[in-house]
Amino acid sequence: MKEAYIAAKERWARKMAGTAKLEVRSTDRLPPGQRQVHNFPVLDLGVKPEVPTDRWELRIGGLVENPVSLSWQDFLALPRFRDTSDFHCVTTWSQFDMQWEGVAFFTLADLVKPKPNASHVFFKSYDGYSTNNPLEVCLDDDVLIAHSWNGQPLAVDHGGPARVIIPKKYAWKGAKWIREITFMDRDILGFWELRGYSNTADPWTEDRHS
Ligand SMILES: Nc1nc2c(c(=O)[nH]1)N[C@H]1C(S)=C(S)[C@@H](COP(=O)(O)O)O[C@H]1N2
Ligand SMILES: [Mo]
Repeated sequence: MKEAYIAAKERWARKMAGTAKLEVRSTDRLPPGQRQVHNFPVLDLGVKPEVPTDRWELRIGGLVENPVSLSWQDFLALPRFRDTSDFHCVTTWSQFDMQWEGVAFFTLADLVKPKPNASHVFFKSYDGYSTNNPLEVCLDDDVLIAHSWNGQPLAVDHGGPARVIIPKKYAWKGAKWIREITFMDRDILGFWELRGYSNTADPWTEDRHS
């Protein structure tokens, strides 16, 4: 993991310095079986937890050197990261050019310092939702915990105060209303992964169900 971690760190440094090569987008940005929408649909479990920012807390722990519990102020004080990406939901809609702003996952990893045996990350939300990803996926240079979308604070409907965005995966891999991030040495399935959705969730290969 150490080498992958250093490689990710170098990628991040280039991106933050603005010297990263622009990613060549495929001329066909729409993954197979998807249709483009412009209205940002809302999907949840029927619960939209209202978490005022003065009671919001993000716990980050597990196999890390330095577990933390971040208040909203702590979270906002971290280096800010902006990224524009496309969003693909397994229910066949995609929306392009979503402008996200928040804190890069890499910044959080750097803060807590994952132990060498950390290989997976488990995400838990205020609505009881959960999802899981390999650490390497989370360290990609477009992954963030977003508190704003298209220049506005993230609406509660879309996971505000803050949600995880992992653009290269179907959107269920990104937890809305994020509450807890746990580094682990094994993979534990989340809410949809336990209910038949793919554990790898690659939109480009229509990797929808397991
Ligand atoms: N906490 C939480 N996160 C979640 C979900 C959820 O029900 N609860 N649904 C997932 C699914 S299936 C999708 S497609 C996206 C939807 O995000 P949106 O409602 O902002 O479009 O959030 C994902 N993250
Ligand atoms: Mo979804």
